[in-house]
Amino acid sequence: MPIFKPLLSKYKEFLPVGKNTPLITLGEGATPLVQSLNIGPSLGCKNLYFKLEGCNPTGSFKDRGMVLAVAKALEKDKKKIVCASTGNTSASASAYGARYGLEAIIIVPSVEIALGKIVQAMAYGAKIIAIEGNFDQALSIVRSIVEKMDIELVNSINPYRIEGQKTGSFEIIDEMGNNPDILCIPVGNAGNITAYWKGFKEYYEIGKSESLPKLMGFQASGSAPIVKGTKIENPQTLATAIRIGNPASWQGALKARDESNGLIDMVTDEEIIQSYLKLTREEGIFCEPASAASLAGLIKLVNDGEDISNKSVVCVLTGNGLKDPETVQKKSETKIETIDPNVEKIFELLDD
Ligand code: AN7
Repeated sequence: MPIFKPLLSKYKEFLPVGKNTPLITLGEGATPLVQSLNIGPSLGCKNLYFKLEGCNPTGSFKDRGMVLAVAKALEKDKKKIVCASTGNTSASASAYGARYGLEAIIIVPSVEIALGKIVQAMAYGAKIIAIEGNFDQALSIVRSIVEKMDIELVNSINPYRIEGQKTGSFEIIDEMGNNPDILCIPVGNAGNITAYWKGFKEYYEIGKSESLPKLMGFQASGSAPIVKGTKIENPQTLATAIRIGNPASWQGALKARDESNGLIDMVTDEEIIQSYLKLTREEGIFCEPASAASLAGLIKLVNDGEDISNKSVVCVLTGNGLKDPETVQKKSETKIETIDPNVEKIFELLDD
């Protein structure tokens, strides 16, 4: 008996999985929902939880959707997959591609891609093409490639990606026994907020939850097309995962916001970094900067007067902090002292 039930088997009845769909797995899903020990109480909220999506096999939530997109590519007998990426989608596509014998072609911005993500794609042996441009330009190139080549597109404009990612909502409800009141989530290309909303609605319709959560999506202020209501030609943020100026699932995000009576707002890079450091220092949780936009957004809501004292809140922490070692080196206040291997000197240092 396997201990781990693969995501595609576990949620088969809710997914477009047929008798010819291979139930592949790399161990995705079943990520921890960890209760906040310190930040929640400091915000006056007893029921704040973090969904640690960085515990997925390639270190981000992308694996939930990638497993299904790749299963469907295999079902269709495709030999190649392609994606544009700010890093995590490409790491995930490269891993599943390597495991299941598909050539993975990834198109990424040549700068501002976190080191851990690009080395993942290198390790898994993907074909990596870096463009002197941003994610939006990479995605438009990928759309042209798939028109001319027999290759499966595995960005979230592939509906199977959204289908797979909606399992995040299922897991939260399965574990909590009901829906949370509020879900906070970072927004980049807007696939994930679209997927979460779909998942919550599907579970609600079959009576798995009493109601529906409010979805609170957060963009980085230098990359906030949805908040500003206009495409951003040259998006900027140190949360490079969400440096996206023209989200493919823009409409899905608006629908999630409006149907859930939620909101999509923006947080500054400074707010993102403060939350990112807070999660490590106060909770022992190391997520990547983009992920901390969910907590930064929640803190902003509370500062603006939202009363969450009797609410259950989940912040989705979408990716692992190890993805982006350079940001920690720049932003952590911890300094490393190098000394002679001498015990007396060590005692002197510890006395400070
Ligand atoms: C850690 O990998 O777009 O709103 O190409 O890596 O569904 O795009 C990554 C996005 C949040 C935003 N957190 O999710 C890519 C890519 C992390 C991410 C998002 C991303 P979407």
